Amino acid sequence: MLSPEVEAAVTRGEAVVAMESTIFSNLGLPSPHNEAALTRCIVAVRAGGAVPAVTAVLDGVARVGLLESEYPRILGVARKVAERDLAVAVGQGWEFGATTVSASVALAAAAGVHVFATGGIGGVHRGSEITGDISADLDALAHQPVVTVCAGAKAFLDLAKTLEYLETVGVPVLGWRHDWFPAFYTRTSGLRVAHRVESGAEVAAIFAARSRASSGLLLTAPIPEADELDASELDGVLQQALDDCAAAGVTGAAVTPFVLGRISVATAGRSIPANLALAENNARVATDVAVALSRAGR
Ligand code: PSU
Ligand code: MN
Repeated sequence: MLSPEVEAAVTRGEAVVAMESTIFSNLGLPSPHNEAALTRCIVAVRAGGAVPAVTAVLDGVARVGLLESEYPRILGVARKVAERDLAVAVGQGWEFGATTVSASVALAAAAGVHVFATGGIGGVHRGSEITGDISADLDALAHQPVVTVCAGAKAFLDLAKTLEYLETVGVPVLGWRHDWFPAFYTRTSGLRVAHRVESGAEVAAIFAARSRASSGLLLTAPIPEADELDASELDGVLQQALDDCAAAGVTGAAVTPFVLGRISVATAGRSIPANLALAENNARVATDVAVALSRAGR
């Protein structure tokens, strides 16, 4: 179900930016930072001339675009909803299902929204050759006609394998005014992106030229320089957080909240302002792209 504002904007071909709800729930960021993140992203989208469309399942209804009065509901305790869980969350009438990237791009595409902003996408986990843990986000990017804007993948993943997987499933990876695949809290992973772009208009032109109408693009925007964390310090922090996670026997969907909590402690809380800054920056870049797509469609 589309909010009246999003429905009107889609009908008129105006710029709309979809956003997921997992990062704003208790699964993504601790309170009160989650509310600050939501506010900053929404303000950034509106300031750039687009309509924000947060996705979520509320009272068993899959939603694209929430009313102002509903925002507090996505800041609370959530059940994580990937694309495959959408049917379950709706069928069982979940009170609040927080949508991940895969669920959000599916809902956005169904609603006619073609630009989506997040923090970091899911990807191929370290040790995936043993666990088989590869996020459904990657296939969703390949199968939904949406430009996803992110600051890379979750920092503690296997980024080289994540890029290989995206190549295999046919998702173009574009660097926003940057030659490197960003590493979430830092601007550069040491891995190159396939292509660099300089403007929203360029992204819109590439989107229009896709060979498969049902496929998406990944646009990576590095965290702003002023907000980036120290890469050399972070490597140790990430490995320690993953080791703690394994020792605690935490698996599956619980891994991300656990590891993010450890990273926050180990960086003395500095990971959180970095996370907010990159989410806001992605919302800004996505808005540029959405405005360009809207202009190109006229
Ligand atoms: N990146 C983060 N924090 C998160 C996520 C990504 O820094 O909470 C969420 C996003 O919603 C993403 C999801 O789509 O994790 C992927 O989860 P999984 O690895 O279980 O597919
Ligand atoms: Mn997983």
